[in-house]
Amino acid sequence: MTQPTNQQVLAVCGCFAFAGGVIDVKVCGNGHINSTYIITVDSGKRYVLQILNTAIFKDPTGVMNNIVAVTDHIRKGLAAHGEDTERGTMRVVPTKDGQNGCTDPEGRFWRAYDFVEHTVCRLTVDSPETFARVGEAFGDFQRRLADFDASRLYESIPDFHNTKKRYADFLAAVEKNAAGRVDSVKDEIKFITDHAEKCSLIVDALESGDLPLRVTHNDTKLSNILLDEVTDEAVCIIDLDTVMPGSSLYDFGDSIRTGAASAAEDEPNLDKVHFLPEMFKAYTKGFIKGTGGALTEREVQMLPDGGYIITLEQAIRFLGDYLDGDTYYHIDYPDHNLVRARTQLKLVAEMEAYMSELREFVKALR
Ligand code: GN1
Ligand code: MG
Repeated sequence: MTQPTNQQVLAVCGCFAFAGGVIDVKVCGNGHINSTYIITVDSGKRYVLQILNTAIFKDPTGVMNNIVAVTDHIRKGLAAHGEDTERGTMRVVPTKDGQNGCTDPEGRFWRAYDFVEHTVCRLTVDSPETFARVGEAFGDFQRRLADFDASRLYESIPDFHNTKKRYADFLAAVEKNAAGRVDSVKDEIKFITDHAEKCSLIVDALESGDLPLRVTHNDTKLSNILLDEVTDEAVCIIDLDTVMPGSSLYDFGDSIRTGAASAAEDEPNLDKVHFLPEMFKAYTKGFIKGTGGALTEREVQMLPDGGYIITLEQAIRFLGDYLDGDTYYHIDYPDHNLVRARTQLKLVAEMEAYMSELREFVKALR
């Protein structure tokens, strides 16, 4: 996808029902998939404007219908309990002709949200208290959607957290060796193939009914929650592109992967990368509280597996993309995906060492 010129961004702004004329456009460089801009209009109000990556999200209208349905549902719940409907969930800005987004002459799909003011998004958290609040917020997200009819949701990326399938795709990438990199990452590949049997744990439990299917966010990394810039309270969950039916363990796991880690997912110095059991424990307590007691005994019992498997899955995805020649994730330098894969593998290895302690911990919570 070619990046738009400033003029093209401004032209697209003209399609949206913004409350005033655009006075400033800033590039915001956090996501790995979509391209994001912060728009300021003359009243001072700000918006998030994004190009949705349609190579990955094939049906942008389906994605946007999911987001509108889910955020409307959450907003109604917030209103019913006198909570903050302005900042508590995202608001999609319609186009001037009432659509949820628009396609520019180059074929790029754009959508816009209100900017949630006075919030920050973090790549790492430093206190267990803050992380517990993040856990509570993601648990709460699931609780609020517990009465949402999952069959209304379009499956924006089929098999998104099907770890078994991710592993099969990874083996195919090794076999194909598209970028000629296989020989240089033999150790990493071996680590993953040695852990192959772990990949089916959640998928099989969902299939057999051992784990319930829920409406899940599916991308609950730390940076997908906005925290109040002063109080550090969790304010708003963002990036709902992958809201789909799934397992609570996916949501739990992705937060652990990113938040119970001592460094960002692309920290090149592995000596700085550690799994933090105290953060795991803090998050777990918050998450269980946030779900309002809705988790089954089996789900609680498998929470440590959730953190472990989603981290392993992420390693598989990053290394697979590295082997494919970096066709999926945005990268900033040639080995970026390899650096990311290595941090994830280090975390997996450390989680393994803590596994019995984590199991004891969740057992004692019931
Ligand atoms: C992608 O675009 P971003 O950064 O929100 C990816 C997630 C990964 C994450 C790794 C649709 O999310 O699944 O966990 O990168 N999203 C998609 O940082 O593949
Ligand atoms: Mg995302």
